[in-house]
Amino acid sequence: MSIDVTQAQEISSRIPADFTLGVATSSWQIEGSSHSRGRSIWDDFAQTPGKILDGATADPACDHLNNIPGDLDLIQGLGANAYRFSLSWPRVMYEGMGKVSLAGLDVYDRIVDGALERGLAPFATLYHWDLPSALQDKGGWLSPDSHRWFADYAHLVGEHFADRMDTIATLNEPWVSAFLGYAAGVHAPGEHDPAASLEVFYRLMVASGHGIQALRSAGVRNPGLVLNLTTIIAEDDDIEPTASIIDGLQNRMFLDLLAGRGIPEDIQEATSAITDWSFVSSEGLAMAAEPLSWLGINYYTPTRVASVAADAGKIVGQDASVYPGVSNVSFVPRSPRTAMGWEIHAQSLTATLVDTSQRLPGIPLYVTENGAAFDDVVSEDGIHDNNRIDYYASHISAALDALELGVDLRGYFAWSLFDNLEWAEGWTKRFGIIRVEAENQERTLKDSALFLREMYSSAP
Ligand code: IFM
Repeated sequence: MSIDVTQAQEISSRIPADFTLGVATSSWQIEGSSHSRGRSIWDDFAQTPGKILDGATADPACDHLNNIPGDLDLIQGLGANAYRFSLSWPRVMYEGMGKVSLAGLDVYDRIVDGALERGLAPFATLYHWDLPSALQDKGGWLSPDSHRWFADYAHLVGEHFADRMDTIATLNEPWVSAFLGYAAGVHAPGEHDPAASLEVFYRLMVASGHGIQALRSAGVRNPGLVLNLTTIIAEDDDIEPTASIIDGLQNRMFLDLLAGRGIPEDIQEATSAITDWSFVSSEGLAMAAEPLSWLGINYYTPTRVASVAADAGKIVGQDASVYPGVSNVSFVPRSPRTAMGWEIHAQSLTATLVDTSQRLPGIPLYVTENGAAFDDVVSEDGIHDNNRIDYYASHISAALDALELGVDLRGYFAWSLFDNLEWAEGWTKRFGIIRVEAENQERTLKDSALFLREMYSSAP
């Protein structure tokens, strides 16, 4: 074992006693077994030639459905006290509405009960991007009925699990669904329609509010939402006004809706040539402001922008096309960077947590995803992913800095338990602390897993 035990224990000594320490996954990325559920927009997208870099599809992924007990044993073995996973909506209801699949619910019974038996608090997410294709055929998130479909699904899941599971998030990263899915078109459903992306953003946030209400009415005590928030860094004075709009589109407009402040005026102005926002209603705004019991933040990298063009190579997800109304901007991540092209800058995690706690005061926060993809080298005596260990050590320390600055931070989840299907990047980008061979499903703990195990197990 080539990990620095002292470093892991030093970080651990800063972790408060009741802190949640977990690992995270999502349904489409790990489950496999697509034959035993309905189709989702990601199945359709993955089967469209050219959309997924290496042509990977939903099967076998990590074949998790055939390995649930063993995979939960691995999580328990890491010393975690929580497991964040998502439910596949088309596994629970093939068509997204109407008939419920008892076999589908049974899958999540096994995950939830198995987690509880192993002392792992289940943190479920209802929607991590795999919308039932049948609902996409009815208009998907652009449909004015979408919040009703989602609320019915949320209520069903809430009623089924409320006796065993307190914590359920409505959506994972609605920013990605709206802007990578509908503006840049690099995620399902692959649209290039900036006006639609802004409407989808709004309808997702309204649906989340309905979902929160539905979960509460079903008896779920701790309903929340997960956003991908980050710090926008302006590299020069000229780009500052644009950086502020990017901050609005990435962070502020989500937090403003949640805080009841509506759609920010500067964002309405910046996008006025794209949409007139006539789809917004006072009822919708009220619903989007439905109070959360907690907010999850998925943080990976800052967004560093400049007015002067620079050739930064491929940076996954950072491109002007994901910010409707924004042009003449360069994305200029500094080194060191991960395999995604994402700058490693742990201080921005502290800043993101502090800013969020000020923009949406009074809501407990979790880091629900944080981690890094690197090109791992498999050697005879293990996978010595020191770059990933450094990433975790610096970022968990940065999260604890925020806690010590007074942020109400309740927990941290590493992304990800496994190397898995990294969406449009397929298997080419590996985020796991456990390596998975897509060909034979062999699981191997990387050194980063050993480091987290040391840190998690020594926590009070
Ligand atoms: O793999 C994704 C995850 O599904 C959502 N958050 C970002 C991760 C890395 O891109």
